[in-house]
Amino acid sequence: MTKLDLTIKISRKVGYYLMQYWGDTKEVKQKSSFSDLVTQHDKIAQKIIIDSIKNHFPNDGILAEEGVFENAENLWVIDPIDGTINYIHGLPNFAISIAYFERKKPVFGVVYSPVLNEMFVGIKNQGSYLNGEKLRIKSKTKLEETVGSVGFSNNFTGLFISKIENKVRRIRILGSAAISACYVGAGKFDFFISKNANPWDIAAAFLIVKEAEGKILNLSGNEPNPLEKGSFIFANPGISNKILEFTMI
Ligand code: 2AM
Ligand code: CA
Repeated sequence: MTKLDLTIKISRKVGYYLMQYWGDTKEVKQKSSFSDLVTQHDKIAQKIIIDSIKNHFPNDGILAEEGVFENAENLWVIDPIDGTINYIHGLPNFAISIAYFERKKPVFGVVYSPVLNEMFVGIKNQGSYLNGEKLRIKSKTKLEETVGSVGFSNNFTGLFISKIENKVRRIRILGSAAISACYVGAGKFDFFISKNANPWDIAAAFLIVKEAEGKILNLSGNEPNPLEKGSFIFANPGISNKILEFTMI
């Protein structure tokens, strides 16, 4: 089985596991704050994913949100639940995010939203797909025709929205960075900004958006490195520079 086939298979398996406890978690623990949470399901899901990868590819390394920070030439970057707050609250936007890198370059990324049954796959030089349908962003230049999103970040989100709200069709906030970024790749959103994202939040979506011909910028207007924590603007290429200007707060 190829690494990509294995990833798709594990994502569906973990999705099936997670659906059983969606909105019905017994144990919720705080990490850095009252809004940074983890459940036993994040940990069990992560273990299912890592065990399966290590079983097939024992020499590969793992970088995963719930406490596995290896470094290796062949590196898997994993978020077992992106959108844990939604998962706990029984809201639909959460996803399993798995990316695979060789020598720090993305090879493929998979984001699977089990409630919506949306499987996003991005493959280096081979495009990106939503449930098997090839994605390609149609360029847009008029901000007033755009719908976009932004993640929550103190002293940024409210200011950004108040600055842009009268210039765009609508802002939506989903609560999963991985899904929100993939929605730019799918042309559902025209932009999504994730401030201070961790690699596991956006590593898989990074290649999915890039292969759909989306633009990815940091707040300095350069392409960010998905393996480093930082700010990511995912956007339709026709409006990416305009969105960048609105982030100057
Ligand atoms: P998580 O659910 O895996 O924690 C909205 O909450 C988005 O921001 C989710 O993708 C969430 O990922 C992510 N997120 C939560 N806390 C974060 C933090 N401290 N830094 C960066 N991203 C975070
Ligand atoms: Ca997570």
